[in-house]
Parts: sequence; structure tokens; C-alpha cells
Amino acid sequence: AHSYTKYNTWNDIQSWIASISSSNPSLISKQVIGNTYEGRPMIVLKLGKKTSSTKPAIFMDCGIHAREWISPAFCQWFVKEALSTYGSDSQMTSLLNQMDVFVLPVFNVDGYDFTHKSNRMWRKTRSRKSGSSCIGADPNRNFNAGWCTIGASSNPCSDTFCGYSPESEIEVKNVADFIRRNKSIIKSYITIHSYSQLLLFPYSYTYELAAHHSELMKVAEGASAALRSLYGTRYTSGPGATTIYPAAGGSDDWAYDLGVKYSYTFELRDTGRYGFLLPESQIKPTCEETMLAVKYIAAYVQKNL
Ligand code: 0X9
Ligand code: ZN
Ligand code: ZN
Repeated sequence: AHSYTKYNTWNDIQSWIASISSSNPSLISKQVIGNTYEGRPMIVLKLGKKTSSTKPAIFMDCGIHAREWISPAFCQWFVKEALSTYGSDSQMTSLLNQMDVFVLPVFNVDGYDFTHKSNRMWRKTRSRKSGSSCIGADPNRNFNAGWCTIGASSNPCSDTFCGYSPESEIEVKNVADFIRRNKSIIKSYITIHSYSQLLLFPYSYTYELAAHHSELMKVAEGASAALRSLYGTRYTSGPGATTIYPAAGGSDDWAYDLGVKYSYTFELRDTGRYGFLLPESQIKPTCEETMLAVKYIAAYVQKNL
């Protein structure tokens, strides 16, 4: 059964998506943006007060990397908090009145399911191609942003395999198509990973600074301070290339170059004690503190529409 303080299976997340979207029809709707390689639906939840006009939006995804279980847990938490605090929390109410938030709770559904059933440390998709016995590509190396030029591997057996071409992974193609389709309304792209406690922004495929570097840094520092105010958890902010490592083909750089200015990658708890195996007892505190950072970014985006 589904629980916000457990690492839910894909089956439990799917039932949760069905029940939460049917129980709050005035604030939430769902759409399938395509299917995964193995045929599972990729479901985007749209949160926001329904209006007659089209609203500006934020797109957030979780679970690009299969083993980073705290990430889908955060997207589920975010949806719950958004629905349960709308009408009482003035910031959430104002946000959902003025904007929509698209949430993709699990990006790499096939990989996520595989980590529950077969290999807890799987990272990539589960696609196959004749000629190689190795399975999957790294979805965060498969976007068309300096594709496979640095910090990515062209070896299909590597955990950072960039794929056979940009968007060769159907999951990446589905998300990229959705964002391209909604490019005129999407003002911010937020992607949730773990671990290392970092708040990253472009670029990762080059050491060059983004055109909006100072503003992106200022917002990241504000978001990190908000996050830290709850339990003292320390985050480091900066461009991916110098803050974590150079790596091309990432979703954040791709969205930014498409024109989505406020593009951020979170690396949630912890700094390595448990790593990807973050205990379930840390889901609640991690999600509560991360809410503050995401809401900080959302408030800034809203103020600067
Ligand atoms: O390497 C990644 O894809 C991310 N770190 S993780 O440990 N979750 O795998 C960092 C992504 C930073 N952004 C880009 N490289 N574009
Ligand atoms: Zn990751
Ligand atoms: Zn709460």
C-alpha cells in the first residue's frame, strides 16, 4: 500500500496517481505523455487552479535515475503538500492560482521498477539494442545538450552511456517533446536527483557560465538558505561543471538552452553515509526541507513572470 514515508513501488505509485487525481479534480489532472521502453505509462500530474486562460508553468521531474529512491518520494510529497496546503498556505495558494506545476513523479519507470525487483543499484533505462548485450542508457546523458562530448560514455555497458543518439531513449524523447510542446508556458525546469546535497544549474556540458549565471546563483543561494533553515542541512550551489563534475546530455542544460531560464538540478540527502540507500526515516525531513527550497524557487519565478 502507498505511504508518503515509504519508498513505494511503481504499482503503488500508479494506484496513488489514479486515486489522488480523481479525489481532487479542481486542482489536479493527469496526462500520459507517452510510454516507456517496456510499455509503462509516463504520467504527468498538472497541479493548479483551473482557469479559462493558459497559465505559466513549472515542470518538475523525479526519478530520472532509477536507484535514487528519495527523488520519486519527494515528487509524491510535493503533490500531497500542494493539495493539502492550497487554501491555507498563502504562498501555495497564490502559486497554484497563478501558475500550474507539472509533476512527473517517475521519469525512468522501467529502471525504477527494476531496482525494486532485481538490482537496487540500477541507474539507467532498460532499453535493448541488437549488437550489444548491455542494457539501457543514462537518461541524464541522453538529452541534446553537448551530447556525449564530456563526462559521458559511448560504451553501452557504462553506467553513463549517452545512448546511440540524442533522445534515443523513448523516456527522454517523451519528456523533451512535452517540454517543447509547452515551451511558451514553462518558465522553470526542476529535476530531482540524489545524493550529495547540491543545488546545481547550467552549465554542466561546458565550463562557460550561463548567460543568467548571477541570477541563477542568487536564487540557488536563497533556496539553499530556506532549505537549511528547517534542520540545518547544508547545500552547495553552483554550475554543474564546477560544483559536481562536467557531464553533457543533461536535462537541465537542455531545458536551459531551449529557453527555460530557471533550470535547476537538486541532489538531495545525504552526503554519502547512506547515499542512494537513504533510510525511510529520512524521507519526511528530507521532503519537508526540500519543499522550502522548491517553494522559494517557485515564488521567485512567480514574482518575475
Ligand atoms: O550525473 C548526473 O546526472 C547527476 N548526478 S547523479 O549522481 N544524480 O547522477 C548530476 C546532473 C547535473 N547536471 C548535468 N550533468 N547536466
Ligand atoms: Zn541522478
Ligand atoms: Zn508538510
